[in-house]
Formats: sequence, structure tokens, C-alpha cells
Amino acid sequence: MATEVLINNLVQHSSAGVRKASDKVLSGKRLDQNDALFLYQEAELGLLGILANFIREKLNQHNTYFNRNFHFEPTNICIYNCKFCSYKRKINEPGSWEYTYEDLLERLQHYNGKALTEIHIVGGVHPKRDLHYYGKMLQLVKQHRPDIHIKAFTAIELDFMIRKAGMSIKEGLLALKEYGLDSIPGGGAEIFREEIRKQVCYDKSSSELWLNIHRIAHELGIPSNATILYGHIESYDDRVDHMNRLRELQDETNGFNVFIPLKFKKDNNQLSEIGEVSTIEDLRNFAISRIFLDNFPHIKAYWPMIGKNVTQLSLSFGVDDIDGTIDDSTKIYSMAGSEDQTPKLSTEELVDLIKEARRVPVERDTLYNIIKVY
Ligand code: V47
Ligand code: SF4
Repeated sequence: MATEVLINNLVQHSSAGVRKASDKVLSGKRLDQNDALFLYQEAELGLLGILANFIREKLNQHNTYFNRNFHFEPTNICIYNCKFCSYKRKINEPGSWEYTYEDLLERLQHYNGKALTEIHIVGGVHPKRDLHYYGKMLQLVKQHRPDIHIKAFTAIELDFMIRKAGMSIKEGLLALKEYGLDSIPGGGAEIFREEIRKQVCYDKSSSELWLNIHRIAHELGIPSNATILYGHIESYDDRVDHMNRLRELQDETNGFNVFIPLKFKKDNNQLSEIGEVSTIEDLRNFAISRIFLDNFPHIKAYWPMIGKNVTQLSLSFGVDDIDGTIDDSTKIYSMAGSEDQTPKLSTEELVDLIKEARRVPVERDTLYNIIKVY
């Protein structure tokens, strides 16, 4: 009863559209795209927090997941020209890198005898490297560390490396699975609405292709993640459209583990003049993602992107996963101006960060099997 009074007080000054959406959330009904648009346009942060938290705790209680992982970015040489990218270079351009198998082995050896559950491999689309080149990279990881999960290659990298090897998507994914691929990360989704995609990454693989690669992966038993790149030139309607396409695919396949909203970071790229959205916008976006994507088990805040403080706040706005230790192994966000230029957190620091937000730290593997509750 007291809870009902609390909720009624919170919504009493809201518009009819927001009240209708709130009622749906609290009675366990699915929001349609219009409801989500009302929330984006009109709902106040506190209300969104309560609604998102209601769902978060229904699905994941107080648990906040993290893992022990590191990234390997084989190259930043890329054939594409995404305007938001601060990272890509041309062959031989200053600041470009092309790591070898030996570099990967050296990196892996650094973890000899150390606890680790995941390697995340993602990079630029190199014109000369095909599926077999990357397949051998996966083999090398499995030979050296058969115990770790390989989450590798965005759908954009997969599209190119598979075509270059002359295979169909299905054949390519099966071959990569054979080489050692365990799951696919969520990158490359950017924004699905074609008019906007054309403006921010005109030559990148299409939205339809991104969704199709993930669909086929799920059918082959390869789970994956999904992202959105928000806070640039897209509208709220574009964000809702993006999430709706993901929700429909998840209804079909149930192969997505987690949704990761990625905030556009402005430094050193062609969209710098747009600037960045505020923390309130980040939190509202996390909350609406949690509310709208009712068939996604987890929502992740990627801490190297938004920083540790906003990551802690996000745990009250629908987020139940904060990625992992990272160990200073990714450059995508530091090159785009993130506050953390050497992203690295020990498990103790991750545990403290979660406990300070009064949540329960849970170490997981990539597929959310629980390793340890702290
Ligand atoms: O697709 C590039 C984004 C993505 C910028 O699956 C930018 O667990 C913001 O997908 N500002 C790659 N974003 C990273 C990615 C990811 C990260 C963490 C975890 C997982 C996962 C996936 O990075 C790209 C693009 O959307 N990106 N430049 C920028 N300036
Ligand atoms: Fe290439 Fe990825 Fe950068 Fe686009 S975001 S230019 S695909 S590295």
C-alpha cells in the first residue's frame, strides 16, 4: 500500500503517456515504441530509475556482474570511414598498428598462472587479413589457454573476413567456431536507422547484414551481445527503432546475452563538434533500455567509456553488469577522449565499486555462469 502511494506520487504530475507506460511496466506488460518515446521525451529521471530498477531487481536481484578479461586489438587499420571513430588509421599511417601472432602469444603469456575467463578480440577491418588469418589467432589462444572464452570480432569484421575467404555467412561462422570462436561481441551495430547510419558511417556493412549475422550465429549456437552508439545525431525515435529491431530478433532467437549502450565520445574524430550528452541523458538512456528490452537478460555499463562514477550511478538505473578488469588493453575509448586513459581495474576495485553502490558483486564468465559471489 505504502509502495502504491509512493508510485502514485511519482507519476501524479506526469503526462498521460508517461503514466500509461509506467502502468505497463509495473503490471509486467511490454512497452510499445510509442510508450518508449514518451519516456524519452517526458519522463523524469527519478521515475525512470524506479521503473528500471523494478525490472532489474525482478531479473537480477541486487547482483552486479563482472568478469576477468582483457582485450586484444589486432590492428587499427581499417577500410571503413566511420565519422565517430578516433582510432582507425590507413596502412603505414603514423599511429597505426598491426600485431602479429607473436605479439598475441606474448600478451597471453603475461597471464600464465593467473585467473582469467575471457579474451575480447576486436579491431579495424584490415584489407589484407581474412578469416583464416584470424582463425589461426583463435587457435593460438585455445592452444595456450583452453580454459578461456573467446568473444571475438564484430559483425562488421566478420562480414569482411568471411567474404574475403569466399564463404557464406553460415560457412564462415562454422569455420570460426571450429577455430575456437565462442561468442560475438556487440560492436558495429551503431545505429540501425538507415538515414542516420548513412550519415555517420556511410560505407559500413548495413543494419540488415549486422542483424542477419547475429541471427545466423544464434542459429548455430553462437551467442552474442548487442550495442547502440548513442548521443550523436540520432533522435529518440532512432534509438527506439534500434532497440525494437533488437527486441524482435531476440524474440526470434533468444541468442543475445546483454545490451550495451555506448556513449559517443567526441575527441579526435569527425563528429567532435557535436560534443557529448550529459550524465542525466546517459542514466535516462540506461533506464529506458532496461525497460524496453524486456527480453534481454542483462544491461551493461561499459566503465572505460563512462567512467567509474557514472558506472556506479547506472546500477540504480537498470544496469546489472559492468564488464571486467580490462587491464589497460583497449584503445578505442582512450583515443576518443575517455577520462580513463589506461583503463584497468583489479577485481578488488570492481568489488569495492559495486559494494559502494550497495549491490552484490558477482564474478561471472562470459555466459553469466556464476564464478563467485563477494
Ligand atoms: O562498434 C567507436 C564504438 C564499438 C567510438 O560486446 C565509439 O561486450 C563511442 O562494441 N565513441 C566497439 N563509441 C566496442 C564494442 C564493445 C565494447 C565493450 C564491450 C562489448 C561487448 C562491445 O565502439 C564500435 C563503436 O560503436 N565506438 N568509436 C566513439 N568515438
Ligand atoms: Fe573501422 Fe570500426 Fe573505426 Fe568504423 S568504428 S572506422 S569499422 S575501426
